[in-house]
Amino acid sequence: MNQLQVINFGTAFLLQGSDLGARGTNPFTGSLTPNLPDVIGGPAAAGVLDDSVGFAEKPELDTLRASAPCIDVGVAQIDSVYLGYHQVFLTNTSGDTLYGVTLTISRLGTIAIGDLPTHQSFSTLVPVGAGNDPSVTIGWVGFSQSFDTEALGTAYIVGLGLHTSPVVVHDPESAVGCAGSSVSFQVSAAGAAQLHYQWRKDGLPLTDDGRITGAVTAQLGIDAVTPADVGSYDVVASSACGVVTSASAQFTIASPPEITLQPAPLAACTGELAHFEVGAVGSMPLSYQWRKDTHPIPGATAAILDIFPVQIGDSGNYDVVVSDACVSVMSEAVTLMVKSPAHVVTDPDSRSISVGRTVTLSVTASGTGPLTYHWRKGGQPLTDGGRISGATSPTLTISATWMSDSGSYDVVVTNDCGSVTSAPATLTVTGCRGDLNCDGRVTFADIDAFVLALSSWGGYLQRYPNCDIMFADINGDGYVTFADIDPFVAVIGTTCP
Ligand SMILES: [Ca+2]
Ligand SMILES: [Ca+2]
Repeated sequence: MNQLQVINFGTAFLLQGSDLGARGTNPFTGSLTPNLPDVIGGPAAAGVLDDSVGFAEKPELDTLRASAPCIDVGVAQIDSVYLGYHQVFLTNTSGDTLYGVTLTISRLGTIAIGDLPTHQSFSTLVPVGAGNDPSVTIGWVGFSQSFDTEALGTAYIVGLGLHTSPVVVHDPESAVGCAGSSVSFQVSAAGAAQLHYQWRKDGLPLTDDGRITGAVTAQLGIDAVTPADVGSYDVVASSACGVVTSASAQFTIASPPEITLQPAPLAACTGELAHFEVGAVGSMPLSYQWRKDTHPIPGATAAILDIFPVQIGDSGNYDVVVSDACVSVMSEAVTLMVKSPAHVVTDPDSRSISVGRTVTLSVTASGTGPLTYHWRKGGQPLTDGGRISGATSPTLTISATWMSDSGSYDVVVTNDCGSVTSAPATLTVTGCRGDLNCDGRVTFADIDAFVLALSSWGGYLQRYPNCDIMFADINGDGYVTFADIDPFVAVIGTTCP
């Protein structure tokens, strides 16, 4: 079906070819501008469509409107460069080449245009002359038609008749659906005439049935989708002016979320950061909800869960629910064990005892076990052996104390979260006069030591390095002399305080 559009710039006539397939609708200016000839000094400014400028349209335009819904026409003020001319403009809007096209204009004679391929244009200018405006005859092989170019007043007016088939404004969008759910596709199309729609799946027309609705509307709906619905969907929009097919939209069934990285169990000390992480993939956007002991944690809706600073009460079993729009899957549940650091509850007490006695120093401590202890004297770690036991226990025992056991004792308590040192305790070992062998009592066993102290200062110190030779100064005059013998005898059989 040949379609030919003739536009007379200057007198606003517009005619069709063998059928009224010439298309006319907005936008006029955008379609017009590329067609303006440059033979008169360059492209004209785009015409402004305005029926209110006071010019009458030719009756043929109304006739065209009435008979051909695909044609729209109007008038526009012509750019001043066209003053003094009519312009005759032909566009082959058909899909076929027009052969042997001729254009006969009363003032110019016949122009042999030749073959006019589809969508190609030809234009020429006709000077405005005195008397009648030129008449135009258009023809091609098998067709001939004459047109009158009667002027419309004294101004020069552009008549337009431009259009194409319906156009798709918004293509349907690809979708991912849940098995068993519904999906819909929408198209937005525009055209000069009533539009009709036909949705297709994989190129085959769809018809409404129990699940499919809107197969011949702008919106297609499919209920209870199954894998059989997976495919390529498009829609054909048609009108009296033409046909257009939308781009294809793909429909796929969502694959359920898959957890690729399970959260790992954690142990942390109070105040530290507890960090959980889950990895998941899916064909739809995923959402997350962490839970503690099966209770959702408010706000914990990311792929990671950070708890800081972690507290004892945060201990528990954690998991995360990973969901898409269709289903949810649950991660493994893992434990968070929060440990409390070692803490000294009761410091060891300072003690003062008589030499030779057994003394114990004790500490009580809390914290997540296992707790380890290490007693120190003067900052130096003690080890079990000889008179010392419990050096790595809550209770340190020193038996048969020496004077030299006096000093500052503390204990370092350690667990997985670190170490803490108790307050120091002072051990004071006191002896008494007459107890020259420092066993805490004054007995006959002290006689030899007393004699040694009297007779040999150096010998005593060598024999009793952990005792005190001044215990032989019984009478308290600051010297160890024979004058101390009688007082020594007098205290034999006593016990140090
Ligand atoms: Ca003694
Ligand atoms: Ca003395």
